[in-house]
Amino acid sequence: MTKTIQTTCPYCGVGCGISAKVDDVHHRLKIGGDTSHPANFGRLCSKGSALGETVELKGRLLQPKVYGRETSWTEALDLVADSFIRAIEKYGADAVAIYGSGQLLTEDYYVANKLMKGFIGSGNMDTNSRLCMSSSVAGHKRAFGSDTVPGCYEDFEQADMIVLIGSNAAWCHPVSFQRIRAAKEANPALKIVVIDPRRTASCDIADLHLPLASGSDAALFNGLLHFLSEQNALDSAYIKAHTEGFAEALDVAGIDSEQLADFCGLDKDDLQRFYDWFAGHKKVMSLYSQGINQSASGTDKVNAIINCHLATGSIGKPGCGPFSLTGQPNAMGGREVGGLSNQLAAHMDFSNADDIDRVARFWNTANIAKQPGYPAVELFDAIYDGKIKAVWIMGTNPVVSLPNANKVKLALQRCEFVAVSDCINDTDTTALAHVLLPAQGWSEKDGMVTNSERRISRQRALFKPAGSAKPDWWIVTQVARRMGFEQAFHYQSPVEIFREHAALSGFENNGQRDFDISAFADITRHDYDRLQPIQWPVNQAYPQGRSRMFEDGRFYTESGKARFIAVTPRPPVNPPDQAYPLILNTGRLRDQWHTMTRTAIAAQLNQHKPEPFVEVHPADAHYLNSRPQQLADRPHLAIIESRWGSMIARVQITDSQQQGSLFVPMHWTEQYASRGRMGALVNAVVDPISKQPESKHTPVRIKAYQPAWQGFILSRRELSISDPDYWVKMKGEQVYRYELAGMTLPENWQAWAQQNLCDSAGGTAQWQEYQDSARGNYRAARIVNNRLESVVFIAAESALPATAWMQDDCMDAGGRATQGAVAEVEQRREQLPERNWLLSLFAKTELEIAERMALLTGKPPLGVADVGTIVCACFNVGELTIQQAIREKGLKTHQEVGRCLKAGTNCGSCVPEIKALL
Ligand SMILES: Nc1nc2c(c(=O)[nH]1)N[C@H]1C(S)=C(S)[C@@H](COP(=O)(O)OP(=O)(O)OC[C@H]3O[C@@H](n4cnc5c(=O)[nH]c(N)nc54)[C@H](O)[C@@H]3O)O[C@H]1N2
Ligand SMILES: Nc1nc2c(c(=O)[nH]1)N[C@H]1C(S)=C(S)[C@@H](COP(=O)(O)OP(=O)(O)OC[C@H]3O[C@@H](n4cnc5c(=O)[nH]c(N)nc54)[C@H](O)[C@@H]3O)O[C@H]1N2
Ligand code: SF4
Ligand SMILES: [Mo]
Repeated sequence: MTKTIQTTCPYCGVGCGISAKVDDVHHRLKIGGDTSHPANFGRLCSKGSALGETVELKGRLLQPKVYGRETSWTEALDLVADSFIRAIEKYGADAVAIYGSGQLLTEDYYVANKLMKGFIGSGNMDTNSRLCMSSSVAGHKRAFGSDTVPGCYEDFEQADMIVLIGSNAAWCHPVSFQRIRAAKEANPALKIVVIDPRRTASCDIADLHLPLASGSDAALFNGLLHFLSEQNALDSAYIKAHTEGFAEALDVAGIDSEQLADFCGLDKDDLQRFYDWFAGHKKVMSLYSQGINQSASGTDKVNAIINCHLATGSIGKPGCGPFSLTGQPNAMGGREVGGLSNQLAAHMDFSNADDIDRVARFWNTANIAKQPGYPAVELFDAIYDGKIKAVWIMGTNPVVSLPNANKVKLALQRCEFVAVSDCINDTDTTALAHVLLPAQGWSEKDGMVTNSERRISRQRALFKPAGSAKPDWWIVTQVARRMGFEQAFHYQSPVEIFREHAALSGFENNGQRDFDISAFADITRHDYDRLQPIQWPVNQAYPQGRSRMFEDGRFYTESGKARFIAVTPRPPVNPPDQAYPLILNTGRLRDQWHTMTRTAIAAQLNQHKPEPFVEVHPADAHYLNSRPQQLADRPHLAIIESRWGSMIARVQITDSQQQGSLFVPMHWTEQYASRGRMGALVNAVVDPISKQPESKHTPVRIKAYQPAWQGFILSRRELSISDPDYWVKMKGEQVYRYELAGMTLPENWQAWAQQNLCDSAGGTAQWQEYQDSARGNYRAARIVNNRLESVVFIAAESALPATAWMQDDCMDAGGRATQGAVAEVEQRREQLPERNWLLSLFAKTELEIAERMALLTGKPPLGVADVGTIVCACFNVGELTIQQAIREKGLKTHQEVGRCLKAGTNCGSCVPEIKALL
């Protein structure tokens, strides 16, 4: 029995609609794009398409836990409520905190915020949106008097120029990116500019890429404002009628153009071309994301961009405007309910006494918080310092995602009481909880989310709840009732919460606040369940929603005029220095979502990038005692260190990176890698206005990691491998892959392999083995009933002990290994085979003779093709297959590759990689 349910994707802020065919009996889903949803019209990216693979129950948190022991909801909820009450009685309301997430549904978020700010009476409810959108929020509020995204996705087709600033939309907002690509294909005159220190996959459709110096965006847009004025490209009538503060902003924007190009690290002609294009096109959109927000001058960067749109009047009209691409599926919903610690509710905040009074009357509470609480970084500092005694974390993984994450870990270890609500059992944060509260996951929950273009969509439950898991709103209200707030938290279902939220948005609003969905204040359950996607505001004036804001040139400031902000560019807080000469940039990969708790369950999504890596410019290869070619031929491991922490990652040499800076993905955690948690390195400096951390700029150094051996294990069973110094775990199709390295050689590889690979019922297994004890190399395969169970490949790095590197004759005066020493080690190293062919053998129920014979070479028998690293995750097409087809069939375009192999024809995210192969 299957039924089809319309819902939304739980990943990025594009907010795609999904049509899910649900097979309850086998707990299976068939995922398709919802063709009627205006965010995607049926398209999905690789992550959305793979959702069906993520709903398995293995690894889920299914029962409440107290101090590691499974227990009843009653005991767990009592303990949370009691711990909060005790902390408040003893130390006051500000001794407790909630740290939430843009991945909670609007109803969940609303009650958590109401509990903390309305009834506990502290401002200490903050959210991971602090790490994500808070600079945009602050920038919007300064310019517009409200946190409003002016435009909508339809503008993509109407624009004649689109600028992507600090956004790798090709990987992070793939469906929007594909829409922009299609717009450009339909209208080749559409200009695309990418402003990003790295050459990213988004540059694939760009007419111009400006690889600016990290953090120099505000200067670049100040320069643009100045240029627009010089060229008489301003819309003076608009400036006069609808804005204020222009003269002051222009006054500080001027800087000599030579100097400017130099400061931004850009070619002067490229910069000039961008300025000319901006001045020469009427309908310009500026799409920006974390390269702008995650900066100690993020708010200023946002305003420097908005200034240029106000100056040209390119806002509130079709095809133009500044457009903040939101990250999380409900980052917008979180801002609506007031989830940031400086916000109160429904776009009201603590800066206004009338707002506080209004919300208090609406909530009917005498105990409302009067002041903002701690923003995320300070909040965890306060936990570390013992000022906060009890914290409740919901739907976020701060031990990975906050800067200076080792301090965050220590803070939680020290904290008297830590509760965590999550749907996954083992995360770096759940590991530190005293109480674990099992939340229903995406496929079980019901409620609302709002996407980047202010569009509210319904997320619908597909399955019955797993185990004892409960919706987040239920968990929060149960604790609230136990704390004595029964009256205010009496809800029986999410629709009741949504109605209240809608009513509050319209309460004494009178057109004063942009966020008004009062048309839903009395929504029936029937209509709530059937709600079709709609853009707020939804009120008397706009009963069908509103796609574009500020069309009338009226803003939500006191004067009704938009504000120019005079921006004085500031460099990133911590510059590189002699000890830490490189800049660490961090960000996202195409197929993983944040801390991988859900995407790493889907084998498909792990193939694109199976291991934590660091991108290094060829000219920086010398830090690794290597020549670029050596590293390209054979990727080494490197240790990256900052003043705050360190990590190990596989080196990838690429000139898409600038000299002097490194890039690492943000995704790996202690669940999937021994030393891949990048948050430990990141400096915890924040923007003074938005309090958003500067996650894209930390001074670091890098050096070669010199293990005694490296190797890998592929195994049908999940293993726990005894103590290698470096390990990375990855789930594949019917196989777990472990990349390994160690500082000491075990006495006996054979014994080591037996110990790690055998299960208790290992009696009938056959072994193939190869050992070169003189060199310390070892290979083995374990076969049961002619089916491959596991393989292990170990290569000793050299016959020299690792410490040989420390000996004088191997080092030059600068402490680096001499070329001679490098060459010697290189020569002694044994090459490990590529993993693809071996991985493919796990899909087989029986091995063929030729395969058994070839096993320990790790290479396919003669005449069998290796597919190479998977490029197209949707259709499982490998790099070598594509290369071969290009060669043999003479394919010239990615469309031809698509017709031949299907690669790149579903979500399109791999098109840049296919083009690179062409
Ligand atoms: N696949 C995938 N998609 C996602 C997510 C995910 O985890 N995985 N997460 C979602 C979330 S929550 C978010 S917030 C978005 C983030 O989406 P994006 O912001 O597009 O993603 P990032 O990779 O964090 O950073 C974007 C770019 O900023 C650049 N950058 C670094 N420093 C600077 C600078 O000083 N100036 C400029 N102009 N650029 C700079 C980086 O090189 C990087 O390419 O993605 C969403 N979508
Ligand atoms: N250095 C660096 N740091 C960064 C960034 C960066 O670019 N660089 N990006 C920042 C940004 S923009 C963001 S948004 C953050 C993201 O960082 P996090 O929010 O820490 O990452 P997630 O993995 O999304 O964590 C979500 C958690 O919620 C759980 N979960 C999923 N659904 C539910 C649910 O319905 N209920 C509950 N209770 N739990 C659920 C998941 O299992 C997971 O443990 O990282 C930030 N940190
Ligand atoms: S673009 Fe991909 S991750 Fe984002 S909402 Fe759509 S399907 Fe989900
Ligand atoms: Mo984000």
